[in-house]
Amino acid sequence: MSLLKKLAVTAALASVLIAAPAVAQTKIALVVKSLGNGFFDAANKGAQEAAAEIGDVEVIYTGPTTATAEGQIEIVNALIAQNVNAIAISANDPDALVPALKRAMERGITVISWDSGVAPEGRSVHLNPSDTDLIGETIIKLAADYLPEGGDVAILSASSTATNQNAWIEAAKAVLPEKFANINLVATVYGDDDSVKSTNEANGLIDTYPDLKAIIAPTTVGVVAAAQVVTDRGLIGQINVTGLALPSEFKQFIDNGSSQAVALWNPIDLGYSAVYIAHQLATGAATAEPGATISIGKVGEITLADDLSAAMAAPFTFDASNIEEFSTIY
Ligand code: RAM
Repeated sequence: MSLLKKLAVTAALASVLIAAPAVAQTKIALVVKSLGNGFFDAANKGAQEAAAEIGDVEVIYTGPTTATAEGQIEIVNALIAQNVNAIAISANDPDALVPALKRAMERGITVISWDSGVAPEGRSVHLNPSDTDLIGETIIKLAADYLPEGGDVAILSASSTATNQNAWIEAAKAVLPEKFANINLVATVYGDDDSVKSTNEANGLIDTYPDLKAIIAPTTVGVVAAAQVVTDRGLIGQINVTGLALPSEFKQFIDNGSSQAVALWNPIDLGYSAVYIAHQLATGAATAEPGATISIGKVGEITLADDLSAAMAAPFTFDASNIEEFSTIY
């Protein structure tokens, strides 16, 4: 090739390189309590929808295999090394993750929590699925509605450090004496959002409290395990299982009568909204400050409270009249 030709080719190549648009992709890590949980798979569906809608966004769906803070810390450290733009986390502990998340923020990574929060010093915004007091009251009411005479109930929770379940249980306990005086909460146990541990804990409750009338599981993993135990032990009609459940996983237990009703919000919308918020904060389109309004696409908008948290809509109740319809969605 002549020198002139060579120069021409080099110039042409250079112009192609210059003309190629810069790919300003925003990498958002959706860190969940643990993988293999249908609730988080549904949230990821919404997260991916938001990414496709916004464009130039990659959502990295990740989480430990068991619901522990240690597992999430390792993941956060790896995401810092990967230089993601944002981390949106549902935390297994409000405090244990703070140092790792602070490090991420110091490196310029936007950090929000959603579903299960981290303490304010470890994140900018926190997105609650619904009002915490309302969820607390709802889970007790779901049991009380079917216990006109009152009686013994027990709570089967997720992990003992889960921010969201602990806040809901605290809120539930606060309304018990005044609004549900004949409901006697005998125990709270922890199944760690693990099917086997939740099954063991449900069996333990039934063995320890022979007069148990309801098991309240404010976790989609625990509620399935408890209903399966009640079914397997022939206790349908004697113990009502209730709490927070994914209609797609739980319909069979409304159908067989081991549960009268459960509640939940839309997990797809929750994941979708978390990505919208993380994206806007990471790109500077929104600022995390009290009173700020942040758009969450087709879901609407949220306004940040003084602690930079926001809450989405009220939970829905699912029973025999409507669970079929919702079970095809999430
Ligand atoms: C489980 C998780 C999640 C919670 C739902 C209701 O899937 O613990 O954090 O929000 O239940």
